[in-house]
Amino acid sequence: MLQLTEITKAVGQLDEEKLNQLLESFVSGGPTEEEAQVVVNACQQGMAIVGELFESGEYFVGDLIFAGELLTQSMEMLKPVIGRGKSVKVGKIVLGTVEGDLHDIGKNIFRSMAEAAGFEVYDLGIDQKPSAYVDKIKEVRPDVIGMSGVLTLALESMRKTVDEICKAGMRDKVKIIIGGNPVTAEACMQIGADAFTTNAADGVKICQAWVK
Ligand code: B12
Repeated sequence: MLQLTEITKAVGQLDEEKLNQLLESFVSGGPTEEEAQVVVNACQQGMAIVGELFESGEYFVGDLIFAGELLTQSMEMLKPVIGRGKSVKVGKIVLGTVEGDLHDIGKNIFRSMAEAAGFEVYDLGIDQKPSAYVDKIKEVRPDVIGMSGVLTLALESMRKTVDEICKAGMRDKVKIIIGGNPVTAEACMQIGADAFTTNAADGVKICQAWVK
């Protein structure tokens, strides 16, 4: 049985031992990829609790760092289930966290899921300048550009990145999807992206529809 509330609570309380226990028992039960995606969502909800406790002054930056490590570790445990990738590549995605933002947990989750769905993902890493996306587009000719960011300031960096892609004359050659907690329909329109999401699994579905 999926103990989703327990998983969310363990992440929120930074209870590494309990979280490992829950995830080990989940993985050993031979779950499906869909079930693993539900567990990823439960972990993500736990991170929202961590964020709230940080905002209320109960958690400090050190706790955020630990929470980040905890989620990265959890993704490693879930990877064998999520990453049963297809060997035939369905399309190319250039992915990165935009300039000024160092958060990469959500980006990495999206990468794992996109790779599992058969995409070839070129991960630029964190704090990426607009020129890095443009250079990579010229080099690998991707179908999709994925931009990630969780800071409010990331939205401005995303807008600048789309502008640079337009200036380089490559906008009509790629689809652009933005992800991360602050993205909204309004932000998506202002940035000039084609789609937005705060859920990696939905992001993969959108990319799949684009390359069909
Ligand atoms: C962990 C964390 C950190 C870790 C990051 C570790 C890491 N390796 O990423 C560390 C400690 C480094 C950190 C640093 C900071 N952080 Co921080 N951090 C968080 C925290 C708790 C969780 C973020 C996270 O990983 N969420 C879980 C992931 C899974 O969610 P997600 O990113 O949204 O991703 C999902 C989807 O959005 C989607 N997705 C994501 N990207 C993409 C991309 C594409 C293409 C697609 C399709 C989908 C997709 O898929 C994912 C899975 O579904 C949040 C609080 C919160 N509630 O978000 C604060 C938070 C983001 N941090 C915050 C702050 C203020 C900071 C610091 C400035 C703190 C400081 N004083 O130094 C620094 C900033 C450093 C910088 N320049 O970036 C604020 C941001 C405020 C704001 N509005 O701008 C938050 C909201 C906390 C708060 N409530 O105040 N942080």
